[in-house]
Amino acid sequence: MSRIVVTGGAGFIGSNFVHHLVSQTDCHVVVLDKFTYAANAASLEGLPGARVTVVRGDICDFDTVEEVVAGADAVVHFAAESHNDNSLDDPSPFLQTNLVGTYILLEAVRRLRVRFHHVSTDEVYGDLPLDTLEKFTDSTPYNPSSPYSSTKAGSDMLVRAWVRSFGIEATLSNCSNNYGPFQHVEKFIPRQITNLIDGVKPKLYGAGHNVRDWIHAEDHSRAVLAILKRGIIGQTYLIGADGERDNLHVLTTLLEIFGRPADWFDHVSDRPGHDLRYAIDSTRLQQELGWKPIHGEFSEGLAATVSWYRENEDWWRPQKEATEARYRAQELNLGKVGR
Ligand code: NAD
Ligand code: TDX
Repeated sequence: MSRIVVTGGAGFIGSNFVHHLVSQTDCHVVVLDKFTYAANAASLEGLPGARVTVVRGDICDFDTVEEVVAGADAVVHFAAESHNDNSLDDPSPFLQTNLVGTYILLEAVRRLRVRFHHVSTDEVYGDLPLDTLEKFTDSTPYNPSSPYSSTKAGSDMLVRAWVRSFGIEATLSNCSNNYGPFQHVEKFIPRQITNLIDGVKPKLYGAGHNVRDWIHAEDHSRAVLAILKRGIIGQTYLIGADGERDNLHVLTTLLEIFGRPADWFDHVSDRPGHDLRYAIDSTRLQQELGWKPIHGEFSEGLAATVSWYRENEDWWRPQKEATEARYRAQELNLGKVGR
């Protein structure tokens, strides 16, 4: 593959993937990104101009998509509205980008006969009880809880329908919670790291018993590239690194890194419909494609992520105040309907 389009390549995981493609392949990368509030041009700084082209455009725009996809060997589709809390406040951009945008891309790859990889989330499966060892597999029924996860579930269904009915060459992946560099400060880990850097108490939803299955964004990128190269068309691969931790544990690890007492945080209103636990069984990916995570110990990855945010304040500082202002406004909107 010599030309790969990466939608959402200026966002968190998309930009990590672009860095990975540039270092691990010799392909030319075309980033197609709308540059919403979630994008950061600085995440792509330092990449060789001869290897990376950045197109500012909307995946919902037919002509732009057609133009960018023509001549590509593959499209890797990361672009999405990605934050659950925002989807509870205003679902509309989630329906537009995650459903309509995916549809426009599918029609383009169908017409132009281009290989497609769809990046999705474990949240399509809903949640698991706290007190079991059960994990999500690719046969777990879909049962999404939030506007975000339901639109991701819908986009997965669109991809499967286009494979079956129109014969497009597509693969899918559903990954667990990512952490690492370039993650927007609205998300749990960067929000608390940057609060702690600012001497502000972290914010924990509810009692903090909700469990997320953490994976480093580089391991996600490695998995997506393996699927793109060797994945079976029509197949879904679950990506996870056995990184289950409850939110309270993650928070107390961060507090320890910052030398703060273990109870130095605020309990804030819980997220409506808050999923209890996610856990991924990635056996298929490991056995069929030989993938294994390289970021083993979560506490080490977390400490490295703290160092990255400490060393890259210029990257996150411009977004911090607006993000906290949005949280304050959402807190006031909780329970209000319609716009
Ligand atoms: P992000 O919010 O950091 O980045 C999304 C990117 O998509 C941004 O650069 C944004 O500008 C772009 N975008 C949004 N709407 C667009 C549009 N209409 N046209 C073109 N570009 C648009 O998201 P992320 O956390 O990097 O997630 C990337 C993908 O991975 C998403 O599809 C998400 O569902 C999936 N995913 C995320 C996680 C996670 O933990 N963050 C886990 C599993 C799967
Ligand atoms: O301030 C906070 N306090 C808190 O306790 C925030 C922002 C979050 N939380 C909790 C909610 C979740 O249980 O932390 C956990 C993680 O929250 P998020 O970072 O918002 O992630 P989550 O809702 O789990 O979804 C993420 O993983 C799956 C990504 O945002 C999705 O795009 C991905 O699909």
